[in-house]
Amino acid sequence: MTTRHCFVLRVRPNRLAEYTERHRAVWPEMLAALRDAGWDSYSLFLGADGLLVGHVETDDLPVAQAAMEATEVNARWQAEMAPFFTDLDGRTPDAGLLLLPEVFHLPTALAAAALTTTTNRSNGDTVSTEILPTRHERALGGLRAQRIELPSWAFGNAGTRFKVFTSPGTPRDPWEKIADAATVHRFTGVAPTVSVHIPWDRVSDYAELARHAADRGVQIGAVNANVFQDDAYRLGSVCNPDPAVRAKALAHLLDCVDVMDATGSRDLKLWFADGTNYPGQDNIRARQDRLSEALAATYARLGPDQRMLLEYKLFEPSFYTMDVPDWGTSFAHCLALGERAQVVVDTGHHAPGTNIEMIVAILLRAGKLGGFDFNSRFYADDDLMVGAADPFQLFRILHEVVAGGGLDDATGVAFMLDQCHNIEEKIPAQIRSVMNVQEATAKALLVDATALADAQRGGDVLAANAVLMDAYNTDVRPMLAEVRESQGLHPDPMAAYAASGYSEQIVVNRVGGDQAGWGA
Ligand code: LRH
Ligand code: MN
Repeated sequence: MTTRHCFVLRVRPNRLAEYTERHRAVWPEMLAALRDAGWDSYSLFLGADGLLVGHVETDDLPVAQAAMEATEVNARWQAEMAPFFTDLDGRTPDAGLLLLPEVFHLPTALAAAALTTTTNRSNGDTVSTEILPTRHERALGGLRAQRIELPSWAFGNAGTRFKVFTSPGTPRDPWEKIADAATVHRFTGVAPTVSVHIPWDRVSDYAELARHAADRGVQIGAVNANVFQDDAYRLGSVCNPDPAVRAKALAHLLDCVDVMDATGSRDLKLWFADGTNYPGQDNIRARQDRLSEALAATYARLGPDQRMLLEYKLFEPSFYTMDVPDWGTSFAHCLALGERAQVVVDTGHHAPGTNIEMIVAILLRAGKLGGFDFNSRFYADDDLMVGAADPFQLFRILHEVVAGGGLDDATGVAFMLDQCHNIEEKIPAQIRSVMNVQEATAKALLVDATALADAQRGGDVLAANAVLMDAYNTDVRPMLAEVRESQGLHPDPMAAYAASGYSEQIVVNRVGGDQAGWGA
């Protein structure tokens, strides 16, 4: 027999809006868990003073509560929600809530008074579903909140070992690279940060570089260390058998944290070219010991709000072993370091055929997905425009991101591009890349999570696959045009950029000097 229950909690006054916002898009798997645990017609009401009143109807509350406590998603959700509340004294919200006794229930009182319970009002009192945000509205919200970080090096000359092509108008220094990145943000509205690479973006005053960026409406994002281009690093950097070389490499990593302090960056991004080319060349285990020693020393230098993002790569430039070859090795080092060490998934760094979205789901589940280096490839680390080579794979990855709560700011996933535009014009290529991520995200946000969960629970393989394909086959370009117009932007950023004259302007202005590149 259904019973009604009411409880109270208190939300911190300075977090009311955020609390409300979070409840506009509760994780679909959390919604499904509540439904499956029998939390029927569950509502929350929030007062301006932070008083939160919960009302739920269920057959047996202790059973319904125990069913939720048994789910992994509930543990994650409660951990996310706990900071919103006062007076929990270390308990989780669902342990700290205060149940109130019911003192009045109309149908019960009507029955007791032998009065009819059926209404005779003309319009009836059914709750119309119109008030629930539609999937379209939720997707619009997710797309407006999306943030994609651009790589400064994508605006410079890049290439392959065979040829690095130059092109007129290419930036000559970090200042011009940031100006170009700001231009991409101006037309897309969702790329407000630029990751830098040291020494490619070395300047004498990093605070001034950050001000230069801010004046153009963007911020300096992740700081990438570079211990792969100095002659000293022939046999590796932090894993090198020579302690003097290791010390040199560590000094650079610590210098990069100084840069973060100056630019206000949260993330230190580490990718190591370290590895060996021949069996026996070095002791695989000893190199892991050297790596963890350098990572620990760097982690200890980080400020409380700073993170370390450890990127892995299967091969190149080392071909027998890479010291951080896969997600598992990065994950193991990050676990050993602490919660501010997270894994970066560069979509070009896996063996062909690797199910990258499964790695994403596993890392999100473990709370260790720090970010992405988005690009695409046909064979190796081609660093082509994200979504260009395999848009369906990008959709599958974003589907796992959305399903795992990875779009929520609180999850802290950094969506970064890491690309090289060897032959195509760089700024429009970055704009197109941002649009490709937006399109894949929009399709992922349109997945009917309830229908999918139902089909999966029912073992209906074809129906479950069809739910995903319906979303993937949805043309989301009109919806993205709607998002851009609602942000005061031109619906087609590529057309807007082409019409802006910026491309011609930089060719005229940037004459002389050395064009920026990887300096390899
Ligand atoms: C290595 C990598 C790494 C960067 C570099 C630009 O292949 O993906 O993220 O430092 O490219
Ligand atoms: Mn990368």
